[in-house]
Amino acid sequence: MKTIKLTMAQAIIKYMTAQKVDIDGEIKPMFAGVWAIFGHGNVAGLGEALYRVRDELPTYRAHNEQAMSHAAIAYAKTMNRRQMMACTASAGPGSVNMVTAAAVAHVNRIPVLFLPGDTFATRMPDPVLQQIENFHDMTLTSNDCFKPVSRFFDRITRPEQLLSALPQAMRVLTDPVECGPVTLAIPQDVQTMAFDYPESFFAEKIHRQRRPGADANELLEAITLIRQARKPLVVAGGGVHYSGAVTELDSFVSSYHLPVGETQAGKGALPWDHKDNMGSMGVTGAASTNTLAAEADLIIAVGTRLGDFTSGSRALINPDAKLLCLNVASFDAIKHKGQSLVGDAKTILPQLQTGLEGWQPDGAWIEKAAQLKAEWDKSVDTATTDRGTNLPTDAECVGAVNRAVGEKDIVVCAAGGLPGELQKLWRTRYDKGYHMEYGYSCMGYEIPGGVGTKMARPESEIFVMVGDGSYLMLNSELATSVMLGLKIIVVVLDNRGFGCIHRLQNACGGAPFNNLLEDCLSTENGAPKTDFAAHAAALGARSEQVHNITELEAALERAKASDISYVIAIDTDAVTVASEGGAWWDVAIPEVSPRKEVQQSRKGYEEQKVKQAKNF
Ligand SMILES: Cc1ncc(C[n+]2csc(CCOP(=O)(O)OP(=O)(O)O)c2C)c(N)n1
Ligand SMILES: [Mg+2]
Repeated sequence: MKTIKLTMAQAIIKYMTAQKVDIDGEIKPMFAGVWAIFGHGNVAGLGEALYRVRDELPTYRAHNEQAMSHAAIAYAKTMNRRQMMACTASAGPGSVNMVTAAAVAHVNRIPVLFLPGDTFATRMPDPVLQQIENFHDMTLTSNDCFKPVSRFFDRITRPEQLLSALPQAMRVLTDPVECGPVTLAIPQDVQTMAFDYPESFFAEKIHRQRRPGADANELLEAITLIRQARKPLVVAGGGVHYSGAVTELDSFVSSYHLPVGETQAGKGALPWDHKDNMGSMGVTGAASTNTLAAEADLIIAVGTRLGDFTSGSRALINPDAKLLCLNVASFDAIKHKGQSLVGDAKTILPQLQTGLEGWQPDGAWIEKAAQLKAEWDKSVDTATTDRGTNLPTDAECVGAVNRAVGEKDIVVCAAGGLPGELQKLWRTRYDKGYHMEYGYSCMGYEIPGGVGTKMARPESEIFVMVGDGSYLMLNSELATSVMLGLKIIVVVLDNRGFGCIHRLQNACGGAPFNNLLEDCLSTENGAPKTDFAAHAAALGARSEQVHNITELEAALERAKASDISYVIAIDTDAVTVASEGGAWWDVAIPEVSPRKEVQQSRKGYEEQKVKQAKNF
């Protein structure tokens, strides 16, 4: 057997470069690059290995470990999970900074390879700098925090362990069901230890997307169930994108005039003006889709986790409706007493289409859907039209940005009030045109998410829409975007605080407290007004402050013409949101409180809980 002597770190990197993916017949590297912030836990070992392959597998330097991992997530999400990136950080704080991002990847089922440096396996110099020193369990290090937020975890304490660990890691990263973050904790001493690895271990491996077909009985039962339906509604989730099934979905729903509601992750599955696209569904959904959901006799859920924002905390959907769940993961397919149809959407949707020949939903249902869609389109026009004030709403800003985007451009967002307005109001033209991280809704995803999206789609203009809160939480990768020439356009909506949580607090009967800056502890001078344009300029971006929608529209044109990242700040209304559409969201209200508003809110809450209980 031919062997090759490599350190553990060199072997990981060599193995990574041997992994390829087949995308529509084209063979591409599985790993597009490695995000790295070095420290003593990874600079000598992994750093040396990365340097050697820097032309083939580029290493990107970031400013914050959480943020760079967001970029990796956004990259893999835009690539429909087929191509991905790795993230490495030093032992201790650098690595723990990636744990939040691992959770983002875990919730959203996005593949990222995390390579956190770890403390010495030999323990010879213990305690090393940044070692947490657990008193009761010597095997624990801070990297154990990755365990609940990794789909696969291993700590490589001997170099030869890679022979079993790496194939398993690749299996999870490429498996449509298990897909998610993989963590290989790499102790700094073991990174540098050499082993005679078999050369065959590093043979090129081409990963093809596994497309599990349906079980014959489940398929038959699904067809029978649909045939009995008269008022069906299809819900399109992120799985439609990851399966690459947008064409098959279009063909299926078009054949039978099936109205479709989109989730946050599913948005873009159909173009907004597709006649069967009723708009978004759920808490921040369109009135059209939500009305249909409340009356439907069958929900056909395709590739969705059925999160509370989609189901209206389970109070939105007609309690008498049947639920059919087409999902590659049985974990999701049995949710909410659904009838499961486990398998790949791209494979199974055409089978459903063929199996249903001759069937049609009620004509009145199809007509109703068409009418609701026409009404909803008008509501969107109204909400997004410039009212000409100097304190526009988020919805008006969404309208302005939406009008500025080209056919293949992408809007990126994650947390705050904007995801709701975007889900309701954004008109998506192409399937990857809407990039929302709303599984974890992690503040601070937006800017690095924009950077990762740009890496995946260099030909697209990336429009990041972000609140002042999220911007201030994690903006440092704006500097990275300038450094790497990854141009993004960032529109900062400054409503001087956590607007959406302020509104939620108010809806829960709470006093204005600790959300908008004016309601927070401060000196008598109040909170400073952040000059976002000056801040962005300090990071190397071009920037400007605008004062109304007309100015925003003109600035967006300048931003598009810019060759480097461009930040536009605009002051916005913290209170007004689009009143159209929407549904109840279960946020627990105190059972007892001396505050009248809380008592009142609790009453309304209990009524909704009764509705919710009918769906169990
Ligand atoms: C990391 C993280 N911390 C806290 C939250 C809870 N949270 C959700 S939105 C929000 C406020 C966001 O403020 P901003 O970005 O200004 O958007 P706005 O609500 O004003 O539209 C907070 C605190 C979160 N989603 N993520
Ligand atoms: Mg805000």
